[in-house]
Amino acid sequence: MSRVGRVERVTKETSVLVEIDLDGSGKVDVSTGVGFYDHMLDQLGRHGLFDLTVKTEGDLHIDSHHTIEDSALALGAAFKQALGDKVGIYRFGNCTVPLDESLAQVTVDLSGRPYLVHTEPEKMAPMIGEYDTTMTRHILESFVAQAQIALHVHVPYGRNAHHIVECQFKALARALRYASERDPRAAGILPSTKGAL
Ligand SMILES: [Mn+2]
Repeated sequence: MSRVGRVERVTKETSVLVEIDLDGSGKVDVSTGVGFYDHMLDQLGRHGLFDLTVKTEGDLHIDSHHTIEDSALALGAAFKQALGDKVGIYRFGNCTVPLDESLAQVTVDLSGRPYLVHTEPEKMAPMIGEYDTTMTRHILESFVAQAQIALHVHVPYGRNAHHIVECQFKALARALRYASERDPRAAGILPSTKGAL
C-alpha cells in the first residue's frame, strides 16, 4: 500500500508539480527558481525521509511570492493526499531542532482541521538571497490550509536568519515524519475517538 501524493497546480502566475512518497528515503528533486527555498524543501524531504519532487515555474519577474506560496499549497495538498485514510499512523509528532544559536520547536497533529500557531524572532534579516523571510509564516499557513493539520512552530531564540528559517524546516520535517509514520501497535486502527480524521 503506497502512500503517495501527486498534485499539479496551474494558474496564470505559476505552474507547480509536487510528488511525495511518505515512505521514501529522502530522495529529493526540487527546483523552484528560488535557491534558498529549494534548500528548505530539500531539508523537508531529507529529514522527513520523504521522496519529494517539487517543480515550479513561477512569475519570478514580479517577485518570488507566488512561486513560494503556490508550491507550499501544492505540497500541502499532496501531503494530505498521500496520508490517505490515516489508519494506523501515530497522528501526533513533535521535534526540537537546534541550528547553532537558533532553536525550533515543532508540534503537529494530523487532525483534519487547519490551524497554525507560529512565533519567531521579529528582528531578522529581511532577505536570504531571493527569499523574503516574512514568507516563512506564509508557507506554513499555506501548507496547513491544504494539508488540514494543526501545526505549532516556535523559535524562542535565534539570530542568523538562515539558521532561524532552516531549523524550522528541519524540525517540521521530522515532526511530520513521526506523525505520519505507521505505528506498529496501531495497525488497522484510526487514531481518533471521534472515528474520523
Ligand atoms: Mn543552510
